[in-house]
Amino acid sequence: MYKTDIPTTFPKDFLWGGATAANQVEGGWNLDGKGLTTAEVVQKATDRLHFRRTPVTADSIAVAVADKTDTLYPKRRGIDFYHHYQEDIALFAEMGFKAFRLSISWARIFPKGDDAEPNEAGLRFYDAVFAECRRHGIEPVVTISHFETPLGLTLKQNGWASRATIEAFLRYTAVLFNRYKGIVKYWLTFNEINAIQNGTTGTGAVDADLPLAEKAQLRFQALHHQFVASARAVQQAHAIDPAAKVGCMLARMQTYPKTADPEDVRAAQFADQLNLFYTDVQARGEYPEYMNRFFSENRVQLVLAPDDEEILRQGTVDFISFSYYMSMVASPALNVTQFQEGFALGEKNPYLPASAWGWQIDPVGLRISLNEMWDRYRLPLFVVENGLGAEDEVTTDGKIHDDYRIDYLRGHIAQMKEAIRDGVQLMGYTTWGPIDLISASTSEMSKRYGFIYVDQDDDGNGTLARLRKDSFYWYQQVIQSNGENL
Ligand code: BGP
Repeated sequence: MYKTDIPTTFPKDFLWGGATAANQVEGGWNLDGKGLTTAEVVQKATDRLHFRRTPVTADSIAVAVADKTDTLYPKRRGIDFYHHYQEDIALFAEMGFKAFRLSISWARIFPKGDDAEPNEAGLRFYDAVFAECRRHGIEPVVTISHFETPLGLTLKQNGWASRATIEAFLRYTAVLFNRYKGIVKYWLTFNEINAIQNGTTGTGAVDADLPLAEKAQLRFQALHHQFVASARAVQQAHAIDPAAKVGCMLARMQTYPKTADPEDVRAAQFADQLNLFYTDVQARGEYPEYMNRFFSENRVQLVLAPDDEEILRQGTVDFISFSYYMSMVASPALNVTQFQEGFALGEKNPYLPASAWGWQIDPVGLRISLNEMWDRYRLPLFVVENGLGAEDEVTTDGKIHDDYRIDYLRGHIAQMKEAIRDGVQLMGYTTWGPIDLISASTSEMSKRYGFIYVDQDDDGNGTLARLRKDSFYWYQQVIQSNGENL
């Protein structure tokens, strides 16, 4: 029916906040029984402008496991949230956060991934973190798997390449849903599930030495296992806690044609399909037809168990979350590269500025994506990552004047408001890295996103002191005015 009561701004219960991941903030990599994860055997990227990381191989893992320090592996130290969580959550509360998105480290709960019993000390850490959130009236939004697989599962069965990892995951999720029933309402199964394109980060499988065709086969099979695991986790969560809401999570890449040439427009449409395919499966409950053609042309042959299709149909998500940092310009090369070698930045868009890391800044693209995804899925949307990675300078007065970050965020929030006026149902907005943390792609500390500065350099030197940046006070009044004062 035609509606006249179009919302003009953010809903009253809008979830304003910030988002982090265990392996980028916690540190304490070997404390209280925690096992190693795939994130903690990755060295710093050699090329800082590149998404690509130093490849993980059987040899590099053996060297990393033997190394008991955190010098070469920054995700082992994070920003020591493990010991600073009270102070950090208090700072989030001071900004007025309604929500804090964080992830649980599977290897804190099951150190090898599939141990006989969960590790009580690991659970106690998250008990304390959630209690702290609740004390401040902050809603936790929890990612179950954010770019880290227990290394035990990688060594034993090559992570998600093995179907057996589904069962290990469901034992882990059962522990979480039971323990945090009534405490955590919003869950995300896999962070940026399309990161399987990047290999080990997404799949927990070592595949760097495989020929391209075999890599594609392994990654899509691993992805299929994640789809099944995610769908079963949705059902499991609902059975254990009917109030729980479970979402999927995609790295959204809004893609534009290079020109109005229909071939370019088709290239952009195809790039968009390759990006949205993951959400098609998780929100609609089946593989879209266009992927059949893609799979057959790329000689990918998925192995499905008899019940898999039914499981996907039954386990569709309650809401859709995604990260949004930039947009892309399509080129046939981009589609190929993304599927063979992981994320690539693609062609330069002459209308857009870019960050120091080459990410093209495009607030209007967020409005376009929100509209497109709302039209396509008709499920509530949640922007769970957005932000500007930049090198900040502490001035002599001890301040950080990050007006560039404020400009970036202001632009994107304004476009979210437009999308809401377009009729899009948007649940919330958690900016990436509200406190500076270790970069996912480069493992650098100096690529900062925070409202809160952390005194630590790329080599781990620093006092770890937390300082409020100018953007801290700005975001505080954005939340206070429910998005009216930008
Ligand atoms: C997303 C990840 C995050 C994150 C962010 C920024 O891909 O979900 O974990 O870090 O991007 O990326 P980066 O740290 O590489 O700048």
